[in-house]
Amino acid sequence: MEFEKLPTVPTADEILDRSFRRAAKKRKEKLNKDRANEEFVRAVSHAIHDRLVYIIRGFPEFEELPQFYRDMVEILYGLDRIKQALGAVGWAAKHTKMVGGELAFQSRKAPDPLVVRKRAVARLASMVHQIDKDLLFLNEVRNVLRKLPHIDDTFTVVIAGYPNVGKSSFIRRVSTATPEVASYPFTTKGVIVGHRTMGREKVQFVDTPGILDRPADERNAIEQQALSAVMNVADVILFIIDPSGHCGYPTEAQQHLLGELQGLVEIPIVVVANKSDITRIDLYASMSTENGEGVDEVLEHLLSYRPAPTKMTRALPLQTRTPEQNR
Ligand SMILES: Nc1nc2c(ncn2[C@@H]2O[C@H](COP(=O)(O)OP(=O)(O)O)[C@@H](O)[C@H]2O)c(=O)[nH]1
Ligand SMILES: [Mg+2]
Repeated sequence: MEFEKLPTVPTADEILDRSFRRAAKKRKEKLNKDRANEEFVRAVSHAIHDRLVYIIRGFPEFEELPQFYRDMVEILYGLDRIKQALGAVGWAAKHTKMVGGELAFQSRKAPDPLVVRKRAVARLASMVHQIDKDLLFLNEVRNVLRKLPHIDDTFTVVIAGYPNVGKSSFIRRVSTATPEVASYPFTTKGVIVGHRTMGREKVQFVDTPGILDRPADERNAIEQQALSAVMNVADVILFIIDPSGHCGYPTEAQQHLLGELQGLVEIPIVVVANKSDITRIDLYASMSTENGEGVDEVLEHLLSYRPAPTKMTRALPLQTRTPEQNR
C-alpha cells in the first residue's frame, strides 16, 4: 500500500521556514536588484504552494482503497474530517499562490518595496498558520496509516482465538513469504499478516490481537468497530483453541469465546485445536504449529471456502460434441 511512502506532514512553521530558505537561496541567484523583493515574495508563495500541494498529493484517494482501509480510517478519524483537513490545505495552497502573486506585483510598484515585502511575508505566514491544526491532524493520521497492516480485497482467512494459542505461529507456517508485522492503532501487540501464493491465486491470513482474542464485554468501542472492519474482509475464520492450558486460558473460556463469535458472524468458522504435540482433544481437528502436524489439512479445509473460479469456458464457444461422443 502507498501509505508507507506517505511523507511526514510538516507543521506550519516548518513549511514557512523551508519556503523562506528556498526563496532566499533563489534571491542570491538573482542579480536584478530592482526586482529582488518582488521575486522574493513570489518565490516564497510558490514554495509554500508547492509544499502544500505535495502534502495533499501524498494522501491516497480514499474511495479507491481496499475496504479494510476505508473502514479503519472511518473508525479512527472519520473520512469527512480528513477530507475537511485536506480541503483546508487545498484552500491555503490556492490562496498563497493567488495572494502571493498580487503581493509580489504590489511590491514591484510600491514606493518602499521592503515594507510591502515584509507585509506580504506576514500575510502568507498567517495563511499557513490558519491551517496549523489541520496539518497536525493530517500528520497524526499519516503516522497511524503507515503502520496499518496491508489487507487487500483478496480471499482472506481471519485467525481468531485467545492470546498465545498459536495464531501468529499458524500464519508464519502457512505463508509463502515472510509475514508482515504491523499494528492496529489501538493495541501495542504486533499484527501479523501473511500471504500464500498458489500460482496466480493469493490467499491472505490476518491476525487479530486485541480484537478477537477476548470476550466481547472486554472490547472497547474502537475494538468493537475494528472487529467489523476485520469481519468485512474475512471470507472464513480459523478459530484456534489451545486445549493444553499452555496459553494460560482454560479450554472452557476459549469455547465460550467461540460460541460468542458463532453468534456474531455469518461467515464459516473452522475450529482447530492446536499444540497437538502436547495435548489432543477429540472434539476438534488438531494440528501443531510447532512441528507442522495437521497444518496442511487445516489449510486445505480453509482453502475449500474459496469461491469457485469463474469458468473461462463460458466465454468460449460451446464445444460441439458428436452424437458419438455423447454416448
Ligand atoms: N508446544 C507448542 N507450542 C506452540 C505451538 N504453537 C505455538 N506455540 C507456542 O505458543 C506461544 C504462542 O504462540 P503465538 O503464535 O505467538 O500465539 P498467538 O498469541 O495466538 O499469536 C509461543 O511460545 C509458541 O512457540 C504448538 O503447536 N505447540
Ligand atoms: Mg500473535
